[in-house]
Amino acid sequence: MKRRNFLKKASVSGLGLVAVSSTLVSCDDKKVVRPVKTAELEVVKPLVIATWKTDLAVETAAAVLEKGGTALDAVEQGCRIEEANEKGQSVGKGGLPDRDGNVTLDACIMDDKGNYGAVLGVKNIKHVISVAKKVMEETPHVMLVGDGAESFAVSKGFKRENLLTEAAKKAWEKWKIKSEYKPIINIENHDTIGMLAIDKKGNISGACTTSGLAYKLPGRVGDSPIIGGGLFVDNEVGGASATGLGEEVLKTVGSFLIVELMRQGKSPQKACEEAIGRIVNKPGKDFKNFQVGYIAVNKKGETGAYSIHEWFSYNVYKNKENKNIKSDFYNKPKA
Ligand code: SD4
Repeated sequence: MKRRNFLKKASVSGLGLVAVSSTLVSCDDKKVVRPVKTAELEVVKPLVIATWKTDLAVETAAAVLEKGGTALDAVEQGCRIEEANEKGQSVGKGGLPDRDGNVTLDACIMDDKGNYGAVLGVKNIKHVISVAKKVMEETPHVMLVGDGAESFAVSKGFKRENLLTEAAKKAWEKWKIKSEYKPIINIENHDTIGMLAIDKKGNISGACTTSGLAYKLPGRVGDSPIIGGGLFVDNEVGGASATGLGEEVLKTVGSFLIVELMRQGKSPQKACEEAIGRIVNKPGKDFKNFQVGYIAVNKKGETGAYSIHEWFSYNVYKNKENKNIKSDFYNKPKA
């Protein structure tokens, strides 16, 4: 096909082109970073992928992208939908509290230039993803925690509000009767949202927001707001995000691992599978009672997902369609 015809076809079908360069290491072991080839990749864009059944959040992000907005704005706007959704019990308002009854939120965001911003253990502010974006864009820091993060948010015009809904309070009061602390394997198909997007220019950004584990110890922070844990984006390679038991994700630096595996040539699917493997294959690891799920996208717009147990799903928007897809998983009955 002639280049001009291909270009025409590509723009009609929603494919785009991007130049990629590779690096070379010379024989005398001096690293010479220089482009050795320039290939044209077919890129599926715009594209959004997010953890769990997050139709409206993904639709919202996709609308930003279809209007020509950036991947960064898309993931922020998408995540805000779940933060405002009081029915979701692990994100934003309506999130389940720690064991003292306080709802504390964690969030982070990464843009296509490798910038990162995060807030950890924030009370009384619903849209922590937007606070994380402000940390990234308007401070010399990358992380703010607790009261400092809350005061920063208020100074930027965010309103304080009570995040503990009646439903979450009732659930906590019921939990207090036995006060048994156990991570829960989510089968309700809704939880922490991690979202990755590719905009029309082919740039990738990601975001992750959560209320963390229900009934956690006060002060506990999981993977979601930690760079390389709950989220990692490298605009030359792709992005990854996590949901589930954050302690296990952090111990294997899961999202960073997935992006690095993709850099080495693994598909997003194979990279997610290997990252789950790093958790479940630890000697003596009893993974029966906890869940971890990963999503990933590469620079071409290929996607992947994998979890330890069944019931993890994710939404993908591409070629103007938004679908919820059941993830493949590790813990299948042996035949
Ligand atoms: C955490 N990873 O705080 C989060 C919780 C979560 O699905 O994703 N739940 O560990």
